[in-house]
Amino acid sequence: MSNEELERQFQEKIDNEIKIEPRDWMPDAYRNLLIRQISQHAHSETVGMLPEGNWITRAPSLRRKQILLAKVQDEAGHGLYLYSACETLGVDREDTIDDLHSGKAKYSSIFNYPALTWADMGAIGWLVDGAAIMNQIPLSRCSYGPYARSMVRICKEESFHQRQGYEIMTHLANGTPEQKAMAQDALNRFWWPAMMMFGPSDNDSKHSAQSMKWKIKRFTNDELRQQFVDATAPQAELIGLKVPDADLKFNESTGHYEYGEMNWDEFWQVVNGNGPCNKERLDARRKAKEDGMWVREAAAAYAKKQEKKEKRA
Ligand code: FAQ
Repeated sequence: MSNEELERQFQEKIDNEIKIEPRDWMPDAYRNLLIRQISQHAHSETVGMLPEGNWITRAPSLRRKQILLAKVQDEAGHGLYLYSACETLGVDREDTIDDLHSGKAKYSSIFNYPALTWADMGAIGWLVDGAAIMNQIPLSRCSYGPYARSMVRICKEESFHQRQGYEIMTHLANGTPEQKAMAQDALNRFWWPAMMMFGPSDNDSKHSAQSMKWKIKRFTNDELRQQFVDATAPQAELIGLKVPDADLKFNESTGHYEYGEMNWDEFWQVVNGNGPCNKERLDARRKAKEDGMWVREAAAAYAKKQEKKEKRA
């Protein structure tokens, strides 16, 4: 069968909402686009453990500590599902991780901002997980089966994360004036970086058109960003916090919020390695790999020994 015919059949399957599975024929560009996105998504989950992991020992109560610990562990699990989904496309997990450590692969810009106060744990859960869900629910209908299926459980867990974050913010916003000010400060610092998680504006999004045609993406970056603002702005209002955007206003005729100009220069600086914590985050991931090397070597040596034993038996 000619390549054109294979491509025609492939697109027909996608148009008919039939999932593409690992052993199915797929164009190289489809495979590469998925490897890029899924591996970057996996890196985001694991790098994303760092800002919150930093607060586990400083959580203000045992209950908060348990919740935060469980949340950070969930993110590690998400990374594992995603690295596994990525491997079904024929790449080696170690190679994709090496690409992260060498600075070749990207991860979400949001995790290059510091978590300075306890309120940041609330803002991250509410806004960062909130933005992640907005983006990931449509991904659970992505045309590639393993990626779509991995999203189902991830979205359930992210939904719990979002609620625990909003609960922290609600408590602080209803607390002492100092606590309310701390919540407002966290919202001030995390609002725009959370908005940037959806990626560049549609005009500058180089992958969107192809990704939408292949039904990897179901909505554009700007469409999802708008959904996020529409869902989140009333939540801020409900707990008496103010979104740091002087241009934010509800437009009665469109039924949507209008919002101010994004700082795209800041976005590209952070994406290209020059954010406040880029170096710190990558150093921490590299160190984690080195520190855990002896465990992996010991596990591999043990597995080899067991294999020999079984062969002898
Ligand atoms: N940060 O053409 P587009 C989470 C890059 S998970 C860094 O629009 P695309 C859970 C993009 O890679 C958060 N780079 O790209 C959690 C591309 O560069 P490349 C992660 C960004 O792929 C919560 C270039 O710009 N979620 O938070 C960003 O069509 C709490 C051009 O952009 C996912 O990864 C950015 N924000 O759309 C964990 C979801 N935006 O690769 C712990 C899956 C864009 O050509 C704690 N990914 N770039 O060199 C996606 O949905 C898409 O990849 C987008 C970007 C929407 C992120």
